[in-house]
Amino acid sequence: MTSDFIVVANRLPVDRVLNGDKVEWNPSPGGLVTALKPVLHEREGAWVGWPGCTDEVAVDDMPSAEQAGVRMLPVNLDAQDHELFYEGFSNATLWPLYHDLIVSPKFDKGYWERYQEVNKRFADAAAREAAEGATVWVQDYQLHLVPGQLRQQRPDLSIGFFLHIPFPAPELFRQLPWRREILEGTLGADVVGFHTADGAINFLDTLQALGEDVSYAHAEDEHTFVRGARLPQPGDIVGVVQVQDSDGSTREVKVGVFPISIDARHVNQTAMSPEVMARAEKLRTQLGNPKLLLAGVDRMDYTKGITHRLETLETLLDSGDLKAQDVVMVQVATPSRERLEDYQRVREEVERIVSRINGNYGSLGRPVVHYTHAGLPFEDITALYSAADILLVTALKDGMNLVAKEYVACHSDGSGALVLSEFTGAATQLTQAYLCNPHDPDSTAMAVVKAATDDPNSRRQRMLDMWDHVRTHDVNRWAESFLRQLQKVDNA
Ligand code: ADQ
Repeated sequence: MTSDFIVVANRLPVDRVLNGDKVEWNPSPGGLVTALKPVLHEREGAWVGWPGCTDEVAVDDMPSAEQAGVRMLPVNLDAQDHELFYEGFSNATLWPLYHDLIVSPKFDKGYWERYQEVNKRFADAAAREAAEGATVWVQDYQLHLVPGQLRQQRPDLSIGFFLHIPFPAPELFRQLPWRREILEGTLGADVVGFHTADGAINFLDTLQALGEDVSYAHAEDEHTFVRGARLPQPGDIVGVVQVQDSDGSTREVKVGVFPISIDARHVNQTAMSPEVMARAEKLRTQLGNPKLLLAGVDRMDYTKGITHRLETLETLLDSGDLKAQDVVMVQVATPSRERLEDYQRVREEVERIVSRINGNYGSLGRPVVHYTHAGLPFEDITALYSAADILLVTALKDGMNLVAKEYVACHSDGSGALVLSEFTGAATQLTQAYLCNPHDPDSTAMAVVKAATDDPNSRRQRMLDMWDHVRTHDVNRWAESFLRQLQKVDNA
């Protein structure tokens, strides 16, 4: 069996759960799989990815296409692959490098060697599965080499690559000892997509700095997008790179802006369901019906600025701008990459600040910050979004930040307020948020105070404008705009 459309991503869209001795697979319906379901369905699509465990999993062990809604092809990783490829090169080298060195990236040859090997495994799986002339869409920083490895074996394919995290400035990226290989691997694609114009231009500028043949789409004013003369629209091509393949033929690679989004209608409908509305009301009651309910929802990651946000709350309590009896904050942080030291450190720091705030400002039975280090069911997350007066997104750097968009989709009635870091991709689209610079405690504090005290009509209008944007720029539009560009290559 072969497929006309293949998604290659680090993870398959399922979670493995043990029910006694029995292995079960639960679908984990993220935005990506929701958006791609129609295309996967229509084109007999398949999904190549890691099943999330270090035991060997065979194709027949996976749920069937009928059960899961997509045909799933597992790529197995053993414990060492997980340590060197996933925790190592992906999350201890590329992740910190691409997030502007918030922590230092580790440059380790052992990591790099395993990254190449594992990428090849993904590429081989896709090459085996792809029908003649199929479209293959490779996702994210764990798989930079797959487009190149795939093209070598299968020049007949249309290949797309999308980066879900920021692409750093050229002088940062150029620190990477294996920068050429990463770029060459990526340029195996026909279309390379980023969330923001900054990411796309950083990528093009890096290639130009390393001597590649780059032409910018707006040659007369190549930084039109960056200067904010207009917002990038989904599907905008920012530049084109001429590459020469190993057989001597030349090829154009299009580099564009494709800001990802959420399944806005689904999130909105979930929030508006009577069960979730009741849950939101109950949550506020359980929290003591505070005058002001603040919330933060993140993976526990040093890029998300959780400590910065808690320190802002503390400053506002210290200054008396917020009164402890009026305010409650809920911080939900999903465990993430827990074996890495930098992740352990940020967790300890978050927990230290939470207890300091509660020690100084809480009373027995009435903490100011309610914190949990856990992933919650989506209904609980939406109930929290709905209940919260202000959501704080204070990421130091974030490719997009879907949490911000999910919050907006839960406030289609114009209630609530969003404090949003200007260093998120979301800030290029949700320009009506109360924007802040999380590196500047005064800026974040001012944004929170402004969100809390703003004229209610103006606050409402901001939220309605943002909902209008999220509603009309959902994840389907994102996927369609990317695939349309790939299609154009097909037809060229
Ligand atoms: P992430 O860094 O994981 O994604 P984000 O875009 O905010 O960040 O998505 C997080 C998702 O996890 C959201 O759907 C949210 O609802 C969910 N989530 C967060 N905390 C949770 C909790 N405690 N319990 C349950 N669910 C929780 C990466 C990039 C982003 C980019 C996305 C998509 O880092 O910049 O927006 O990919 O491209």
